[in-house]
Amino acid sequence: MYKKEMEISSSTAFPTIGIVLLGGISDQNRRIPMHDSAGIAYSDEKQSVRTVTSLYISDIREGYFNGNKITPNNSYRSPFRIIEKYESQIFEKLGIVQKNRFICFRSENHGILSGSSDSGAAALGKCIHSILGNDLNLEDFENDLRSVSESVGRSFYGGLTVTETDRKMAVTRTVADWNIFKDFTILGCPFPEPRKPSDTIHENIVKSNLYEERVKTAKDRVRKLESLIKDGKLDEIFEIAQEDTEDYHRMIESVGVKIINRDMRNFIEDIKASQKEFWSSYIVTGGTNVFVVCHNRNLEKVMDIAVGNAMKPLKLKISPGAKSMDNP
Ligand code: ADP
Ligand code: 3S4
Repeated sequence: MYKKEMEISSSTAFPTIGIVLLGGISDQNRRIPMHDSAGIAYSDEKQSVRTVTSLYISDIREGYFNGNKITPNNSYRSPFRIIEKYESQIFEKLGIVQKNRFICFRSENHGILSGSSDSGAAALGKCIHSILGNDLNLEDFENDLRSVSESVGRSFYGGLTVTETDRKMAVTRTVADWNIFKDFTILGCPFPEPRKPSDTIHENIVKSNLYEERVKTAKDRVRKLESLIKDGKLDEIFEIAQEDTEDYHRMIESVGVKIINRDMRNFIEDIKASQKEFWSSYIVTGGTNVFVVCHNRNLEKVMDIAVGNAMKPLKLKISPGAKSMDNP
């Protein structure tokens, strides 16, 4: 039976941070990564930092994003494109006559520092997956969701994931479950300056003469991560992440994209000085945030450095993949 504005699925997904950072995509529509990368899904302890998305049926095509109505259009990164592709299949699966009815969406981001496009794409994907299940080829589906976010797989699958690409298609798999990282906390430190869109990075990084070298380094680092997991060397994963952050930002700065501002740099220098006393690692992705990974036992020490730099940090944990609220 069809009821007006009937909700058909609801999902939650967590934002992500790169471990081997991604820079460079095939084009703005398909957003296929130009090189291998790795990342983690994150949230706070209560998993309240997240995207929540629901799909419902209505007699007009509409969508709401953080409470604001968005118009259906075919512009790039539009959730409507994905919904339209799977709409008939969904109606058929639900046994509802499609005529003059549309699948609409409502999506809310909660407390996300960066990586919202990943959780946005993954939550939408999980809504569709919870209805279509095994009718979907997950590799093809990930590549459809990629039109909203190039690193959607990180959020869809959760934990520590790697994404491998042949520049025609990219496939993500979890290489370490989220709960093996329980001894680590990530202190997310946001800085007030607004972020640049990730496309600014993607468009410019490929102009570097050293880009093809970067492609090789990223692939080697992704391979290394997998062997570190096998050997249980979890600290070293985040040491690679810091090394990768440093290479990445050096490279994007060389092509005119500066993310790490003076205040962020001062804070990073304080963190690096403290690394002589106790273990930590830092990561900066495309947003104006510094993520400091530490052992739980040293959290207060990192917190003191952050508060000393006038930060209002958020305690974060590595998180699982996207979850359906209908059939968890
Ligand atoms: P971020 O690091 O937050 O992913 P980006 O610049 O890569 O930053 O992506 C921002 C874009 O992600 C937004 O302009 C929007 O197109 C998309 N996005 C963010 N949240 C959602 C959501 N909940 N559902 C769908 N798309 C989203
Ligand atoms: C620039 O798709 P962000 C980057 O690997 C894009 O996390 C990822 O980060 C780098 O814009 C990365 O999502 O913060």
